[in-house]
Parts: sequence; structure tokens; C-alpha cells
Amino acid sequence: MATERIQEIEKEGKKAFPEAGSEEELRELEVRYFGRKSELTGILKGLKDLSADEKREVGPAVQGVRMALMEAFSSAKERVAREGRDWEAERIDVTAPGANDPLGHLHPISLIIGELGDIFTRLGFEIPEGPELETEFYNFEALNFPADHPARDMQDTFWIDSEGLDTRYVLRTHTSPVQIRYMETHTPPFRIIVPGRTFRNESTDATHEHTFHQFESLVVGEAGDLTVGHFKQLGETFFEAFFGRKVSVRLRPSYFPFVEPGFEFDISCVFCGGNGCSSCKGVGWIEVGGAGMVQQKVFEAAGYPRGQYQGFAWGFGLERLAMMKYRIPDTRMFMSGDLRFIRQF
Ligand code: YSA
Repeated sequence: MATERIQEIEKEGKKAFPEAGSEEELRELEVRYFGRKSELTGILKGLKDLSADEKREVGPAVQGVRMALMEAFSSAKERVAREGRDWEAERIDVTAPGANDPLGHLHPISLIIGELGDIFTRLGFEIPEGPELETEFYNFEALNFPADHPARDMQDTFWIDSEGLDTRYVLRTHTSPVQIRYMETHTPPFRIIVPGRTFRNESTDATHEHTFHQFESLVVGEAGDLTVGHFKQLGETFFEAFFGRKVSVRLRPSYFPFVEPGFEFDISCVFCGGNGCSSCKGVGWIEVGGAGMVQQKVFEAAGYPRGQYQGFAWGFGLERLAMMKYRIPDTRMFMSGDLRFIRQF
């Protein structure tokens, strides 16, 4: 009798669960078939009153049906959940273009500084830094620009109000003060480059900015170890690596108080190879900066004994190099903040 009823319950349940159309209906069926007052639970509870033979027959039958209905219940639950979802609202267009977060990138001057670092570290150079707010001593005096000397007029200077301080401050007009700072704490031989920001109180045009970058190099060894020939060779090695083509170097006599002899440093025009074009104004050479053999007075200012060491140095304009490399017509573009310019690099 109980077994027949169990089979009927199974039949009813297997029909009811697939027909359930909502979570509400499912909850009712759950109570009806598995609740504390459900028929199946009643039969299970009554097992204890049955004879051993009846128990052997009814027990497995009721458990089997319970399991089968549990399965029917769980697949009905999945089906109802699936049917209840708003598939249209959840539709994903897998062909839609991705929403890229805009990524920043390096400023062309930072890129150039990175390139210099790669080239010169391969050649065994160190890359020290120095302060942009510099004392009069490091920016001028130690570099043999005495106070009130006309050579100071070579570099229009932003003087900082230093009233009440024991020294006068400037925004450094060149990267050369880092030569002194480095020599104060290092003993030759050494080779360094110093890329950095510099400032001049001058009116701006296509080749002049008040804020620009220089790239200093200083190589020092024992007296007699270094010649102008080494210097030229280093320049050619660097410029060929930087521009990716053969470059010749020409040194013209010039004056900087911290070198003797001093030179203007020219390279063969990278646009025409030295034949003459509009970029080099027909002469085949382009000036890239100042250079020379380090003055013994400068070594003395850094604490070295006179005559023991010899060295050479240069200071190039970084913007000028970048302008040549990327054919940029106006140096003011670097500081313009114009993203149309910056994004091209
Ligand atoms: C000379 C001899 C050395 O042994 C070492 C370094 C030097 C260079 C020296 N310190 C100096 O500043 N020389 S400079 O005044 O002729 O500037 C060097 C380069 O900086 C220039 O050739 C130019 O390329 C760049 N420059 C100067 N003023 C600039 C500028 N670039 C953009 N705007 C300006 N206002």
C-alpha cells in the first residue's frame, strides 16, 4: 500500500517540478514534497512502526523517490532562474571596440635623456645629478667666473632673492656646476654625463627658451692620459649612435672661463651629410654646444692638486639635439604643453 503511494508521489512530483514556472511555485513544491509535514517525510517517520520486512521494502523505495525528486527540484530551479533572466539586458557585443584607458607616455626630452643614458652607460659613464636651484659658487665662481667679471654676462641669469642667506642662489644657467659637485666627492679617473634642466633669463624665439635642457659630459684622468683627439672621438661615437649615421666633429676655438682651450662643438649636418642645405644654412656644419679641456683653476676649486689631472668637458643643448633628430622647427614646442605635439613621440 505504502509502496504504491510512494510511486504515485514520484509520478506527481516528476510532473509538477518541470511544470513549475516561477520561484514561488517551486517554493510551494519544495514544502509539499520535502517539508516537515510532507507525505514523504511522514512515511519516513513511520518506518519505525513497520515490520522488518515492510521496512526493507518501503525504506529504500521512499529514499529513492526522495532522491529522484530532489534532482527534479534542482534542475527545475536552474531552469526557472535561467528563464527569469533578462537576456537582452545582459547581451554583450563581443565585436564592440574595447574601452582603452588612455596611457601617458614619456616627453620627447625624457626619451632623449633615456637614449643618452643607454649609449653612455654602455661606454662606462656614470650619470650623477645636481640641484636646479644652485649657489653662485657652483654656478659661477668655482667655474672661474669671478664676481663682476664680464663673462657672467654670457649667461642671462635668474637670480633668486637670497636676502638674509649666507650665499646667493640662482636657477642654474648650465649643467656645468655638477662638474664641481661630482669632483668634490670623486677621485679621477672617471667619466660622467649630466643631463638636466637649465634656466636663462632671456627672450624666447625658435631656438631660445627660458627653460631648457643641457647635457654635460666630463672625462678626467691623470695628466697626459687624455687628448683633444680622445674628445673628438668620443663625440663622433656618441653622435653616430644617437643619429644612426656617420657624423664628423669639428672644433672651433672659443672662450668659456672654465676650459683652456675652449671650443665650439660642431657636427656635420645630419640632414645633408655636410653638403650644405637649409638646415645648416648651406655650410654643412651645425653647432651643438660648448666644450674644452678643463681649466686647472676648476680642478683646484674642486679640491684637486694643480697639474695632477687632465680632462675634457662639453655642454650641449638637449632641445637642439632633439630638434635635429625629430626635425622639430621651434624649441618652444617642448614647453608648450600642446598634446598634439607631445603625442607624436
Ligand atoms: C662649455 C665648456 C665645457 O667644458 C662644458 C660645458 C660648456 C657649455 C657651457 N656650460 C654653456 O652653457 N654654453 S652655452 O651657453 O653656449 O650653452 C650650451 C648650449 O646650450 C648651446 O649651444 C645651446 O644648444 C643650448 N642653449 C643655450 N641657451 C639656450 C639653449 N638652448 C635653448 N634655449 C636657450 N636659451
